[in-house]
Order: sequence, then structure tokens, then C-alpha cells
Amino acid sequence: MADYETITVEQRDAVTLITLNRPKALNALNSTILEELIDAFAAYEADRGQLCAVLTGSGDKAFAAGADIKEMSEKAAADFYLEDFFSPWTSEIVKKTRKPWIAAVNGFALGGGCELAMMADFIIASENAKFGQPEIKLGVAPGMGGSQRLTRAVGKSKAMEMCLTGRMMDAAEAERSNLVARVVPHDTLLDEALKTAAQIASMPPMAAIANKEMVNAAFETSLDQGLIIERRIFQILAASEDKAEGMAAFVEKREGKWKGR
Ligand code: CO8
Repeated sequence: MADYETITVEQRDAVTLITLNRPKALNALNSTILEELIDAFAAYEADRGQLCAVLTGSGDKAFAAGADIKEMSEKAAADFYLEDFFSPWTSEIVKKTRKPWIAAVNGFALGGGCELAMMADFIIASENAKFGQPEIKLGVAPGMGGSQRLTRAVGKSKAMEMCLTGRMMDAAEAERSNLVARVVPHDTLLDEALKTAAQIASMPPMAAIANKEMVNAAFETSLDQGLIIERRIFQILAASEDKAEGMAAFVEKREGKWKGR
């Protein structure tokens, strides 16, 4: 396992646990964290034995309190533009991770932290979680997908209010607003997220990737196109050995044994 400075990575059976580890800076997202996360997600994606991942924050207070303001304060507009500063979060982490991953949000998820959580396939939040896009207070705006993903998750009115006022949403409101899949007591967050990840990891691996791809298609295409994508992927899965095994196991009233093909 690679030795990282700003994250930790552990494998628990078929589940990879990635922890943002800059607790003194409330896990603020700097360039090193980005590079290390890209590496950790690529390693997870490449490891056939790893079938689901959980991303969380170290310490009790924050998942991530945003992009690192101290680092950004030294950058000029030209640097953001020429470095295409926020692009790799989507191009390297979201697009290249075909396998499922969950964000376990243990506290503040603000700015880039909220945006990173929303890049996950779904969010499980602790009762202490707080979500927000406070960039306006810094004279800027979301830069890692917040204006788009938050709006798709909670709708225009709430997303607009949050972006324009910078106010935070607590865990209960986030659940009511469909930003998170589930809220759990703070002390049980990691266990619950790992348990859910283990459940996903116990599913036929190709079917897991296929289900993720289908649901994501709903955000990228028209209904007609999305339905075609769904049907085609279903038809491909129907040719898999795990489909034959899954259906035989049901008929024979036993657990399926997956080959991942
Ligand atoms: N970046 C760098 N350091 C941070 C950040 C951050 N985003 N958040 C907290 N820290 C640091 C603090 O500076 C402090 O460090 P130190 O002890 O060395 O002073 C330490 O973490 C603890 O923080 P606080 O003392 O502030 O803790 P509090 O409990 O008082 O407050 C808050 C907690 C409310 C979370 C507060 O820290 C806060 O408001 N943080 C900033 C939240 C924020 O504004 N996030 C959005 C950042 S911008 C972004 O993510 C998207 C960028 C798009 C911009 C495009 C630019 C062109």
C-alpha cells in the first residue's frame, strides 16, 4: 500500500477505506490531497479484489472544510485557468472510477468538501454533518461541481439559496432534500458505511458497475437515450456467468458464488 502524506488507505476484505487526513486544517483539499486521492482511487479501480470504497474524513469535526483557501489565496486567475485547477477532480476521480464508492460524511462538508462528497455514488452522513457552498463569502463560487451537482440533488430553489447565502444545511435537512441517502448516529457512521460497502462488495461485481453506469446515465442523457443504455447494459449482463449463477442460485434456494465475469 502506498505511503501517503495527506490520506490513509486501508483494505478491509474487499472494501477500500480512504481517509482524508489533514485534521488540523479540517481536511482542507490541497494539491497534495488531490494527487494522492487520484492515486488511491486509481489503485482501488485497478485492484480486481476491491469491490467497493468508502471515503471519509479524519477527526470528529470535518469531512472536508473545502478547497485549501491558503493555497488558493496565492493563485492568480491565470493560474486557475492555465492549470485548469479543479478539472482533475472530475476527470481523474469521478470519470475513471467505474466501481462504486460511498462518501461517509462525518462533519463539515463545505465548498470543495461538499462537492467531493457529491462526487461519490451516494452519501451516508453522521448526525453532525453539515453541508454548504460558502464560496460566495470568499468572493468566488463553487469550482468543483457544486452549482451543478447540488442543483441536480436538491433542486434549484434550495441550491440557489445555499449558493447565494452560503448557509449550511444540517444532516436532517440534507436527508429530507435527497442530498444524502441516509443519516446515522455519529459514532456508528464508519461502521454503517463499511457495512453498506461490504454489502455492495458482496454483489456480482460486473452488475455493480453496470448498475452505477445506468443510474449515472440518467444525469447525462435524455430519457429515451437512458432507456436504451439501460437495455443494452442489461442485455450484456445477461451474457455473464454471474447472471447464470445468480438465477440458478435463486431457483436452488442458495447463495450465489460470483466469478466477476
Ligand atoms: N482551507 C484551509 N484551511 C482551512 C479551511 C480551508 N477551507 N477550513 C478550515 N481551515 C483551517 C483553519 O484555517 C484553521 O487553521 P489554523 O488553526 O491554522 O488557523 C483550522 O482549519 C480550524 O479551523 P477554524 O479554527 O476556522 O475552525 P472553526 O470550528 O472555528 O470553524 C469552519 C469551522 C466553519 C468550517 C471554518 O473553518 C470555515 O468556515 N472554513 C472555511 C469553509 C469554506 O469557506 N470552505 C470553502 C472553501 S472554497 C472551495 O472549497 C471551493 C473553491 C472554489 C473557488 C474557486 C476559486 C477561483
